Amino acid sequence: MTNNDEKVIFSGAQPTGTLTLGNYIGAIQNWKALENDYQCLYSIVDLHSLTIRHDPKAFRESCLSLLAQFLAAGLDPERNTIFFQSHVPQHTELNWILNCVAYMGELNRMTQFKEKSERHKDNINAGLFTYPVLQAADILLYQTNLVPVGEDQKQHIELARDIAIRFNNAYGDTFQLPEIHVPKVGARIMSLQEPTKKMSKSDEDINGTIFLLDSDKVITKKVKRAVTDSENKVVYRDEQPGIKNLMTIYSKLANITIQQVEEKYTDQGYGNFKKDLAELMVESLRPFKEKYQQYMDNPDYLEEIYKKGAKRATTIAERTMKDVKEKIGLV
Ligand code: ATP
Ligand code: LTN
Repeated sequence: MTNNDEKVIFSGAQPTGTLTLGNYIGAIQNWKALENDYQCLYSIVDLHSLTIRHDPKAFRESCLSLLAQFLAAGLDPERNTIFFQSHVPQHTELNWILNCVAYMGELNRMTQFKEKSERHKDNINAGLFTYPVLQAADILLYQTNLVPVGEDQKQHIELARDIAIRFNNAYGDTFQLPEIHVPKVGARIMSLQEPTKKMSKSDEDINGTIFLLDSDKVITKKVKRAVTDSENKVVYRDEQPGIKNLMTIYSKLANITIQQVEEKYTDQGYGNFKKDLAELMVESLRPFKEKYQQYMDNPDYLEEIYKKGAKRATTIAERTMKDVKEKIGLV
C-alpha cells in the first residue's frame, strides 16, 4: 500500500479494431504499471467509436475482443475496474451538461477532429465534433487524478482540465483537475512506413502498423520492410526517424534503455538489428496471443468481468452526478 492509494486513474481505448504496438507501448503497458498503486478504471469507449460508420455485428465482436485484449495484455480485473462506457449512463448524462460548458472555438482547435474530418469527409457528424467533451465526461466523472495516454491525446486532456476549471469557477468546487501521464519513452510510436506519422489502427497502409494479433510471419515481414535510411548505423537521432522509432520499440519491449540498445547494435548495421527486433516482437507478443484466445473462448467470463466493472464504475459515477446536479440547480 502506498499513499497513492486514493488517487484515481482513468483511461480508455476505442473498440475500432485490434490494438497496435503503439497502443500497447504508449498506453497499456503504462496502465499495467499503475495497477498496484492507484485506483484504476479502464474503459472500452464504445460510444466514442460510433462517430465512425460501423457494422453492428462486427462492432459488437470488436468490443468483446478489446476486452479480451485488455485481459491478455495483463490487466488484472480484480485490481482494475474494466468496463464498457455505454454500460454507465452517467457518461452521456454528464456529456450533455459539459456540452453546455465547452466552447465551439476550443473544439474547433482539436487536431484529432481536423484529422478525422479530413479522413471521413462524407461523415463529419456532430459527434465527431463533440467527441472530446464525452472524453472530458469520462475523465471528470471519476474525479480522476491521472490519465495515462499516448502523446496524441494531450490536447484532449488539457481540454478536460479547462472544462473542469470553468465548471468549478462557475458552480463551486466539483471536479478534480486531471493530469496527463505519458511514458518518458514511447509516448508516440510511429508508423513503420512513414516514421513521421503516428502508428495508427486505422492507417490505410497496414504495413506501417504492428497489430498485437499479427502472425509471427507478418510481424517479421513488417519489421524487415520498415523504412530506415541510408546511414546503416543504429544510432538514436532525430534525423533518422525510422531507426529511432525501431530503437524505441526495442527498448520498451526488452525493458532496457535506449543507450543500451545503441551500445549493443551501433556497429552491426540495420540487418542484424531488424532481425533481432522481429524476434523480440514475436516472443513478446506470443503470450498475449495465447491468452487472448483463451479469453475469447470464454464469453461467460468476459461477461462476468464487464458486469462487475460497470457496477463498480456506476457507484462512483452516481456520486459525482448527484453533486453535479445539485451544483447546477437541477430540481
Ligand atoms: P487511431 O490510431 O485509429 O486514431 P487510436 O489507436 O489512437 O486510434 P485508441 O484505441 O482509443 O485510439 O487509443 C488508445 C490509447 O493508445 C490512447 O491512449 C492513445 O494515446 C494511445 N496510442 C494510440 N496510438 C499510439 C501511438 N502510435 N503511440 C503511442 N500511443 C498511442
Ligand atoms: N480519445 C481517446 C480515447 C478515450 C480516452 C478517454 C482516453 C476516450 N475517452 C478518456 C483517455 C481518457 C483516443 O482516441 N485514443
